[in-house]
Amino acid sequence: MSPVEVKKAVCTVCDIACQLEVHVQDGEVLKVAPPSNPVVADNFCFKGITAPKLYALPERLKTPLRRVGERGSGEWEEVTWDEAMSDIAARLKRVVDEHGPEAFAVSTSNWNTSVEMGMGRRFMNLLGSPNWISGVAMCMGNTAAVNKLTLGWFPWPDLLNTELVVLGGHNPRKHSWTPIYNLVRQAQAKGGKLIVLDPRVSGQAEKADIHLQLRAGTDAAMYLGWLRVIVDEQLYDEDFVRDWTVGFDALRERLAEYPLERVAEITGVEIAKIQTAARMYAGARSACMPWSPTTDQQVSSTSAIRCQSILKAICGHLDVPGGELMYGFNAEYLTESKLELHEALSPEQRGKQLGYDEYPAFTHRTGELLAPHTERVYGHAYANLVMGSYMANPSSLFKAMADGDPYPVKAFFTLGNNTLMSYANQPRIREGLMNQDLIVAHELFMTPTAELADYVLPGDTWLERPNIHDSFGWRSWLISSEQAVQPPENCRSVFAFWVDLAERMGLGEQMPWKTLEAMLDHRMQPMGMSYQEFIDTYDMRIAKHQYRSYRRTGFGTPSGKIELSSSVLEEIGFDPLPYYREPHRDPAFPYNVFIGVREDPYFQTGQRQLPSARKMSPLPKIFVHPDDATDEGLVAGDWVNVSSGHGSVSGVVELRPDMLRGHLRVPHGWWFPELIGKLDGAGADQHNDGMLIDDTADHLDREQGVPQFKGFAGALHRLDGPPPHIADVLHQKDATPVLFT
Ligand SMILES: Nc1nc2c(c(=O)[nH]1)N[C@H]1C(S)=C(S)[C@@H](COP(=O)(O)OP(=O)(O)OC[C@H]3O[C@@H](n4cnc5c(=O)[nH]c(N)nc54)[C@H](O)[C@@H]3O)O[C@H]1N2
Ligand SMILES: Nc1nc2c(c(=O)[nH]1)N[C@H]1C(S)=C(S)[C@@H](COP(=O)(O)OP(=O)(O)OC[C@H]3O[C@@H](n4cnc5c(=O)[nH]c(N)nc54)[C@H](O)[C@@H]3O)O[C@H]1N2
Ligand code: SF4
Ligand SMILES: [Mo]
Repeated sequence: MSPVEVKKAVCTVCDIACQLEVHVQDGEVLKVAPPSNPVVADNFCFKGITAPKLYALPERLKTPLRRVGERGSGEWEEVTWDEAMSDIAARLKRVVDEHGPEAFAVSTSNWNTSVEMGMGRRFMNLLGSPNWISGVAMCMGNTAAVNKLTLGWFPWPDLLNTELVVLGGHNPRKHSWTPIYNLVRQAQAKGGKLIVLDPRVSGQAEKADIHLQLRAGTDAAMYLGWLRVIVDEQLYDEDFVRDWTVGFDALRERLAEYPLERVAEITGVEIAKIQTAARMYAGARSACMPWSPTTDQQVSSTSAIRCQSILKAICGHLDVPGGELMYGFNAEYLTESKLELHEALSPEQRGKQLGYDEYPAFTHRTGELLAPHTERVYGHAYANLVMGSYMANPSSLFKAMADGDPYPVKAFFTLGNNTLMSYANQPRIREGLMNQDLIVAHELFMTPTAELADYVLPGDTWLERPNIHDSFGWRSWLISSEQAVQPPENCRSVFAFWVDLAERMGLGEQMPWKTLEAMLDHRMQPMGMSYQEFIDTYDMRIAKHQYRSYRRTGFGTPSGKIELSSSVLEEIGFDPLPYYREPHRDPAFPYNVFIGVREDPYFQTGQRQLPSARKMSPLPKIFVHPDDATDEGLVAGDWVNVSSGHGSVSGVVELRPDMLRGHLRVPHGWWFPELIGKLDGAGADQHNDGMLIDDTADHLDREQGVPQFKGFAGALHRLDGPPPHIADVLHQKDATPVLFT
C-alpha cells in the first residue's frame, strides 16, 4: 500500500465552493476533511463529507447510453463516446440547418459543471445560439445581473470585518452554505449584530438581534419601508448621495407611496420594528446584506434586489471595510467572461434570445446597454458575473420548446442540471422535452430529466478533475483544486464534451484546448504561472483590494453613478424605480406558500441515491403551524396535498411552531431514484415543487420573468394515506429523521 496523500480540492456540490482536504491512497478517496481554515473548519457540511460515498455508488453512470425505445421508455444501449459524439454532432447539425442555431438550447448547472471553463457558452456563441439557461436565472446569477443595473457590479459581502449582517430570507446553517454560517457566527462573536427577515423563526432568526417576521413574498415592501425611514429621517450618507447617485428625488417621490402604515399592513410587521431595523442598518459603521435566493424568487424580485442595492449605496456601505466589496475581475486569471466570447454572437442572434422582448432584465438586451460602461470600468464589455447575464428566460424557452412559439427549439442539452425539476411549470418542461429532436444529458446518475434524453453521458466529479476556482468572477479570490483521483471507467468532464463537439462541428480552431490542464495553463498566463505551479504555491490567492475605487473610475452604469432610478430599465420601457407588487391572490387558496428551507443531507434534487441521506430525510415534509393544523383537523404524519391552482404535490405534515400562521412550506427536489422505470418522473410529478408553480405573466416578476417560489397562494387537503407509490419507496421505515431549522 502506498502512503496516504492529502490533496486540496474545491467542492462544487454547492455554489459556496469550500476547499477541502482529500485523503487519497492507491487511487481511492479514503475521506474528505476540512482544512485548517476556520471559515470552513468551524463546521463541516454533510454533503461534503459524504461526497465520496455518493460518487462510489453502483448507480453512478459510467458509460454513454443511447436511447433505443420510445423517449422516456427507459430502454438504452451502451455506446462508445465516439459513437455518441459523432451522432450528436450530426443530429445537432440537422437541427441547426433546418431551424437555425437558435433552435439549439442548453441548460447547465450553476455550479457543479462550472469547470467547463465557459466552453458551453463559447460553443453556443460561435454557433449562433443565444438560448442558454441555468438555475442561476433564479439563484444569484439574476441578482448579479440586476445589481449591475443599479451599481454597475455585484458586490461581495465582507462578513469577516462587518458590524452588522442582514439576512433577507437567507438561512445559512451548519449543513447549508456552511462557510457563510461560520462567518456570521464569527461576526457575532466579535460583537456584530444580526437582522433577519423571515416568515419563520429560522435557525438564524433565533440568533438574531432583530427578527422581522414578514409575510412571504413581501420583501420588496419591507425594503421600501426601510428606505422610507432612512430618507425621511435623513439617515443616509448625504455626501455620497449628492456626489455619486442619480434619481434621488424620483426615489423620494416613489417612497411617498409607501407610508409605514402601508408597509406594516403588507408585511405584517409592526412599524416600530421596521423603524428600529432601518435605523440600525443606516447607523451601522459597516454592514453587509449578503445575497439571498429569497429575493431572486418573488414577483417583485427586481424591485427587492434593487432596493437592497440602493440601501447599500445610500447608507455608505459600498466598497468599504466590512461592507459590500466591489472586487472587479481578478487581473491575474483569464475570466470565463472573456472565454465565453459573447462578442462573437451577432446582434441579430442576440435579438432572438428568448425573453429578450418580454423579460429582458438579464438577457442580452440589458447586456448591450451596459456593455460600454462595464468596459470603461472593468475592462471587459461582457462581465458575466456568477454566470447570470446574457441568459434566455427559462419560461420563454420552455414555451418555445413545447409550442414552437415564437420559433421552434428542437435540440436541448442538459449538463449537470435536473432540468425537469428545476424551473417553474414542470408539466410544460416535460412537454417541451417530449417535443425535441435531440436531447443530451450529461449526468452522474439517471434522473427524471436524463430519463427523457436521447443520450445520457457519464460525468466526472470535482474529486476527479483539476480546477482553479474564481467564484464565478464575483470575488477576486483564486482557490486551488487538485485532481484527487481518476474518473471511473468512461466518465468525462463537461469541458471535454464541449471541446470534442466543437471539433466535430468545425469549431475546433476556436476551442483548441485539449485538456483541462491546458485550459488552466492558458487562464494562468496573466500571472505567468502554470496551473501546476499555482497549486504547488498557493492554497488560495486573494488580489489586493482597493476600497472605493469608484472614486477613480466611476461606476459601471450609463451615468457612471449609482442609478437609484435606472436608466437602463427606463430605456427598455420598465418602471425605473422600485415598487411592490402584490402576489396573485385567490380566496380558494388561502395559504401563503413558500419553497425553500433547504434540507441538510441533499443538494437540491441530488443525493436521493445515498442511503444515509435518505434515512435523515426520508419523505417530503410540508411544514404547517400547529394552530393551522388544528383548524384543518391534521396531526403530524398525516399525508396532505398542497395545491396552487396550477397543480398539486403531496407530502407529510410536520408541525412547526416556527412557521408564521397561514404559511406553508413545500420542499424542493423530491423524487425517488428507486422508482425510475416504475413511475414516470420517479415521483417528481407527485412531489416536486415545480408542479405548483405557474409561469404566466401574473406569476412572474415583470422585468426578469423569474417565478414566484416565495409567497404564492395555496390550499391544503388531507389525504387518506400516502400515495400508492410510497409503498415502493426505500428507507422510510428504517429512517432516523433530522430536524432542520
Ligand atoms: N443542505 C443544503 N444546503 C444548501 C442547499 C441544499 O439544497 N441543501 N441549496 C443551496 C442553494 S442552491 C441555495 S440557493 C441556498 C438557499 O438557502 P437559503 O438562502 O437559506 O434559502 P432557503 O432555504 O430557500 O430559505 C431561507 C429562508 O427563507 C425563508 N423564507 C421563505 N419565504 C420567504 C420570503 O418570502 N421572504 C423572506 N425574507 N424569507 C422567506 C424560509 O423560511 C427560510 O428560513 O442553499 C444552499 N445550501
Ligand atoms: N422548482 C424549483 N426550481 C428550482 C429551485 C427550487 O427551489 N424549485 N431552486 C433553484 C436553485 S436555488 C438552484 S441553485 C437550481 C439548482 O438546479 P440544478 O443545477 O439542476 O441542481 P440539482 O438539482 O442539484 O441538479 C444537478 C444535477 O447534476 C448532477 N451532477 C452533480 N454534479 C455533477 C457533475 O460534476 N457533473 C455532471 N455532469 N453532473 C453533475 C446531479 O446528479 C444532479 O442530477 O435550481 C433552481 N430551480
Ligand atoms: S457547503 Fe458543503 S456542499 Fe457546499 S461547497 Fe462546502 S462542503 Fe461542498
Ligand atoms: Mo441556489
